[in-house]
Amino acid sequence: MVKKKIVITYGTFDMLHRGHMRLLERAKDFGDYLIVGVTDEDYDRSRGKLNVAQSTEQRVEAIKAIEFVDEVIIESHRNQKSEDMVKYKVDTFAIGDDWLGMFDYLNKYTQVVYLPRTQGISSTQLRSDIFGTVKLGIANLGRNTKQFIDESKFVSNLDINQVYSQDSKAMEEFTNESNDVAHGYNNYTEFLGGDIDAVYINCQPDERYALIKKTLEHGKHVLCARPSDLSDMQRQELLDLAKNKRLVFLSELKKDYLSALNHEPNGCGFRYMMAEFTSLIQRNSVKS
Ligand code: C2G
Repeated sequence: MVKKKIVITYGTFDMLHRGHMRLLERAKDFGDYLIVGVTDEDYDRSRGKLNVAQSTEQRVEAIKAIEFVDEVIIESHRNQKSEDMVKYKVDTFAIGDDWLGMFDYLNKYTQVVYLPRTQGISSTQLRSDIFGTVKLGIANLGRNTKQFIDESKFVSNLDINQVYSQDSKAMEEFTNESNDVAHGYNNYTEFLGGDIDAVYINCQPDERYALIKKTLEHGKHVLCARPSDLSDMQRQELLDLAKNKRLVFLSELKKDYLSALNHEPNGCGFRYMMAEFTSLIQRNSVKS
């Protein structure tokens, strides 16, 4: 009996498109039995893919529906590829040439081929066409503003193009040095009149209520990550304003995600809390 030639490939396959299909067709041509490893959400996040639009289940279903795909597996961890080569007795590992050289280490298990990527189509482009791009302005420069902008590049459909600061000198320096931010304003009304859909508000607690209110009144969405010191009345007023104007007002995210803050033991308030920024980019200055 002649052994079937097994081919394997991996990918996220978000919003399955012509580029993915061409890759899969050419991969199948290397053998008789095509196994496709679909990366799961957690693994994708861990490798910096933060913007996948479809769930693992939806992506798996789309691949399963392809007639010439013989088996679909889930890729959930970093060393899985070498394990799979042995487990499935793989003859050929095929992948797009955007990964050129990256999987040469698998040559000791199987034949590794890099196939030319299809030009002019990508999941990133499709997501951007469907969901549009959010233009975000930053109100007030802070210690982490540059880091915030650098890391936002991992988020597709987001374009940070202008900043506001009362401090004209700091703002001028920042825009001159930045390759990303084209416009700096020291007048908040002018800033809001610029080409932005939403504002990330990063200001002192005593300015927060007024800035959020003004931003919503100008029809811009508001993101405000820091725990806010708004009174219940102010918070309700701003939420109602956002609701009436059909805007997003997102605040106190940290409080929601730091579950400890929502579970204070009886009578025992917080005295001290230390929080760390998670970083997507390795920084020289940060020691691990
Ligand atoms: N692809 C292509 N042409 C495109 C877009 C994608 O040939 N225009 C190929 C990629 O090169 C890859 C496959 O389609 O081989 C799946 O692409 P993605 O969904 O973007 O997955 P990717 O992040 O490349 O994951 O560890 C490696 C991965 O699992 C591959």
